[in-house]
Amino acid sequence: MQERIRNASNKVHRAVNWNREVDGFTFAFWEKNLEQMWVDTEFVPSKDRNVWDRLEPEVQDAYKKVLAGLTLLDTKQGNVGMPAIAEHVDILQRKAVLSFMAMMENIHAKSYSTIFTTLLTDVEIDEVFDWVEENQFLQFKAEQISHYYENITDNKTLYLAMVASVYLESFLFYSGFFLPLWLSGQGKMVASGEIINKIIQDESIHGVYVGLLAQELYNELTVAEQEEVDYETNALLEELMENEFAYTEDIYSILGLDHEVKNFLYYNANKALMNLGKPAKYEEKKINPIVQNGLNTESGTHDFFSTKGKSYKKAKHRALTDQDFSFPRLAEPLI
Ligand code: MN3
Ligand code: MN3
Repeated sequence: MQERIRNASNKVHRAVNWNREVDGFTFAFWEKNLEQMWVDTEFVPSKDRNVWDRLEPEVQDAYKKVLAGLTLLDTKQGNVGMPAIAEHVDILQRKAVLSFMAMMENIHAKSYSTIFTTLLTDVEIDEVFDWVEENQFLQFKAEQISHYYENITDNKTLYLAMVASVYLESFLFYSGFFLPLWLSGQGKMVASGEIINKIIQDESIHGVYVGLLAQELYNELTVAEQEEVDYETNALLEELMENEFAYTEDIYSILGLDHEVKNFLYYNANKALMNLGKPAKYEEKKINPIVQNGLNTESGTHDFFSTKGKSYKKAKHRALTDQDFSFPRLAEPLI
């Protein structure tokens, strides 16, 4: 009997101990995640029904496409990205935070369906999900990011998976967020915009958190490894930016908004780099004022814990305030 219940592998199974602080920021992120927690069914996008019916067909078409594209990215992040990173991170508290984030990604993914259900017919919904599978630019970005999530074998590849995750959270989502921000900033699709607002707040803390883990890991790499990952980090961003430009033209040219979306992409790509502790790469141009107004840039997430380089260490020396967690939010309608 004794023999049968003996632990054959001699592996020590550890229990998560929340009574010991592991790094000075993970517990704060756990609390912030719980404080922000929401579910899609708390919102009533059916309030947008009348506005939706009066939108031009081109705007409707773009709107459903960007939401479907966002659904793909959240699906990937919830089922592949966050679980893969959580699996390869050692500290148990960190795994818990990442698992919670994975759960929220699935709520995000579902929330777009909640919006679709109130605005579209079943046939239209099926069509837009088919479109996701056929759109080469969406498929390209999902493929590029997944490649890093599915090939984690050491610290170097784990770092690159974290880079991919931060690119997705802090950069790739924003070609999709632009249109809902632009509309709700004009008092249109405001109820759906509230859901997008909640998602943007979540993505902000996700990008900052994984960015902090990445920075820590980066410092553990050898100088040669750092050079390799820096090269790949830059090459991946350039490849993704080129693809985002093509995606943006595909969706937004017909609305005459493609140039403004591209400016928004530069801004967010720089923000992703800052989350990784890297200098800005792109010269930022003026963002559409309606969209700009929808984002609270003054206390943007990149200043959270003062993320330049050693970042989180600062947080150890003072108590957190609400100000630390001030994230982009939708502005009140302009009209
Ligand atoms: Mn998400
Ligand atoms: Mn996220």
